[in-house]
Amino acid sequence: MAVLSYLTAGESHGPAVSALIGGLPAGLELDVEFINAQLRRRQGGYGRGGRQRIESDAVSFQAGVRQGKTTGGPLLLQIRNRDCRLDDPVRTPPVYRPRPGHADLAGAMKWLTTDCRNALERASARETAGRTAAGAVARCLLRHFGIISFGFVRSLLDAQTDIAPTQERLKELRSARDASDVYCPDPEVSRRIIEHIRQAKVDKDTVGGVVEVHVFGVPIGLGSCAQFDQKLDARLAAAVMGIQAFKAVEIGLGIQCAYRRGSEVHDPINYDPTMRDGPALGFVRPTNNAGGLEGGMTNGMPIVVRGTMKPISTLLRGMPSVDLNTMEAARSTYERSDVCALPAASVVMENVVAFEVARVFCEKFAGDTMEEIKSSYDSYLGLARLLPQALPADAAPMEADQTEA
Ligand code: EPS
Repeated sequence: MAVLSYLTAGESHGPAVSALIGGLPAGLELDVEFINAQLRRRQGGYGRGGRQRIESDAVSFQAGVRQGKTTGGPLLLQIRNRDCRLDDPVRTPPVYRPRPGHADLAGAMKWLTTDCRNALERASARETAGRTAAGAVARCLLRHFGIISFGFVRSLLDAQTDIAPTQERLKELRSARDASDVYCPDPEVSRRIIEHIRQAKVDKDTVGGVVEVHVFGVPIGLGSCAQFDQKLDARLAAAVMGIQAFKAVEIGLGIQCAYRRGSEVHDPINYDPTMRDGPALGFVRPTNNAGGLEGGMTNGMPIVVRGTMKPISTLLRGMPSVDLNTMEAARSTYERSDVCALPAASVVMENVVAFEVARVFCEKFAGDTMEEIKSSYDSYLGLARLLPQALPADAAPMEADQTEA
């Protein structure tokens, strides 16, 4: 059984951004409208530059889909770039003055050139269109099991919302977020965030911030403590740090854990038999400082992940740099860019996190078809609900003549 995974390909100003997804079960219905809605949201948000007025992102499937459903083969999706000009040396010239913070300098040296163009074209956050679409495909699977990913902007400079998302408030929070030009469900904080972005633009500067994702409805026991690379928190951290311009990831209480004692960090375990039919099997926690993950496994509480995005590294006023042709001091190159892409990053993270949850979901409930995955999911929860009584596996061994021995 192939592990659910994906790769992306494509340059920012090449013909398209693509994602190749392997390990999807057959029979998954793909909601193209939903996937395109994610792509549209990713294009938006106050602070974006001119590029998004050119693009009109929409997904097309090149392989692995028949009559709207996955075939079980690798799925290749594509998002066309309207601003396609990679081979035009006039409109897309070499870049010799690397921008501090971008991939320009390290990428040029890595590939033994003084032209930063190849590195920057691939390092560009345009690639997140592919990751967003791949995550949205994964969400088409997760929603069959009531698993919902919700991302929003938590803070920018000193403007920070203290809202605490819950599944009960999800509808209300989603509409508030979608009514905000900066994808923050708190209108007053949104207003202040917009003011900070506007001022950064006036100052020819850029800003980053913090985005947060909550995943609701996750069954207990996904991921594994058996090996470091099977821990879901480790995978989430890698996936989120892989988003362009992200410099930190936190799960639940995150770095605040360092400033509290154990009794103020760990979430007490309660049991509510009326909740036994839910994906958390009746285990309820009055707090969720663990962010839904203990020992690298889901504990039935919502997953909470926060990501810190640095300010965009293309500044209109430039930064001190070096001309790689002369090795003399020079201001860094300015290329059309965004002042702030934090709202877009919240959409990217909402989908990137969902993909990692789908990956561990498909590891635990592996199957070649959606039917097998559904039956494995039901069977696991059914067996877990038998506890603390004996499970079928505890029953008497088979008769000797039915075994190999
Ligand atoms: C980016 C630079 C800008 C952004 C781009 C990321 O592109 P351009 O140089 O074409 O204006 O708009 O992000 C996207 C194109 C996108 O779709 O998110 C960069 O240098 O990282």
